[in-house]
Amino acid sequence: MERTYIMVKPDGVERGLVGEIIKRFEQKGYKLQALQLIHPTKELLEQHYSDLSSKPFFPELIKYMQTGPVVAMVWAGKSVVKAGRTLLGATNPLESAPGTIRGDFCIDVGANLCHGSDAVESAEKEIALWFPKGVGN
Ligand code: YYY
Ligand code: MG
Repeated sequence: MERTYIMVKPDGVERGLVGEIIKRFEQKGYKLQALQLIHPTKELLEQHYSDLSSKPFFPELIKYMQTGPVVAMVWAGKSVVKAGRTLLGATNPLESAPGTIRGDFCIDVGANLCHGSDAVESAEKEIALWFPKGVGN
């Protein structure tokens, strides 16, 4: 079964939106396979966002991601990678459609509430990175 890595970022946890984000994946029909509250290290975040290390916003992104705990999750189901991105909305919340998580709850690209893997291969890499002991059954 296809899996994706979804993470509620520090602003989402701080604003009490964990339940709302989980609800949207549940009501769509996806299955929660793993969930953990994590205080990520700089090293973990730099690995997670390694593809973006040359971007001008990278230092700010790493700093923001350390402003509080994140909720790391694995969700499973048919086409969950692509559909998960649809549920999240566009990267820039001002371009995210209403009805999406980012479209409904935020306005700043630097505080866009949630992360979702962009491909099946990156999903598996991210799940291994955030759940190094595995996700069990
Ligand atoms: O996958 P997604 O989170 O939608 O966007 P990415 O292009 O992977 O960028 C990761 C993360 O970086 C994004 O969620 C916010 C931040 N970011 C930013 O602060 N400024 C940008 N111009 C682009 C991305
Ligand atoms: Mg991305």
